[in-house]
Amino acid sequence: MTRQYLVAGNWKMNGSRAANAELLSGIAARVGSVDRVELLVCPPAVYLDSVRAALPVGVSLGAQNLSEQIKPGAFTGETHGAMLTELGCRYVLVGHSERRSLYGETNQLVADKFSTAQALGLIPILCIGETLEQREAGQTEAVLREQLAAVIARCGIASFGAAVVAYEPVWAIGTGKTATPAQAQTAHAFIRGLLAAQDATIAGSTRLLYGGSCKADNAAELFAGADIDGGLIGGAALKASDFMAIADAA
Ligand code: 3PY
Repeated sequence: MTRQYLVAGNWKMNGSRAANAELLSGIAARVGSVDRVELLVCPPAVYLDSVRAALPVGVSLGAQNLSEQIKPGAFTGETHGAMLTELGCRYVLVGHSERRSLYGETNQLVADKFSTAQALGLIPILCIGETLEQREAGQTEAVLREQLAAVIARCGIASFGAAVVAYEPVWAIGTGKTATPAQAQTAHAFIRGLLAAQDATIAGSTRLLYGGSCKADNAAELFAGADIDGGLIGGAALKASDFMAIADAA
């Protein structure tokens, strides 16, 4: 099964009109040379519209979060999924570890967001991963199983036919530490195995991304893993030359 690489930039709460324009023009200058890889940028919600207007051809747009509410209404501060599709989003991140740890998102809420995203025409990128404490306690597999199981229970295995999973070890996020290629491949193979236990065809087609201090100088060795289909890139996605070098490595 051939899976197209996906290199996604998670801009987090960074950017400004000027910085976004510079970043997008840097991506535009190089995008023509990246043909095997799907590129995606996920700016802060307030910039989605202006980023879409300047989006280089061939680059997809995604959001970093959405409300779990299926209907719009009195939910102050929330963003409805249909608003994201109206703004041109194709993807949305769900369950990023910063949402889980800083904003209290539970496995159940993440599963609800995943479900709502698909119901409203978005492709969810489900982020899962263990903390350092959990890894050191030998709980990595149990954590991944639990985080994935919540979504499978809520949405069914078939839902992964229109979803992406990002393995993001929490200890590698914003710390400068990166999983070794072997650690990353082991975790990805485990995740694919969990999907395959339910449906081998779906498991073979679901793209699994590595996230967590993925940079220009370690992307090629990470992406060489047989079950790694690209990356969810944090800080390195804020500099066009780094982001495009990562895309070149895929
Ligand atoms: C990181 O690499 O820091 C990320 O959190 C990507 O989402």
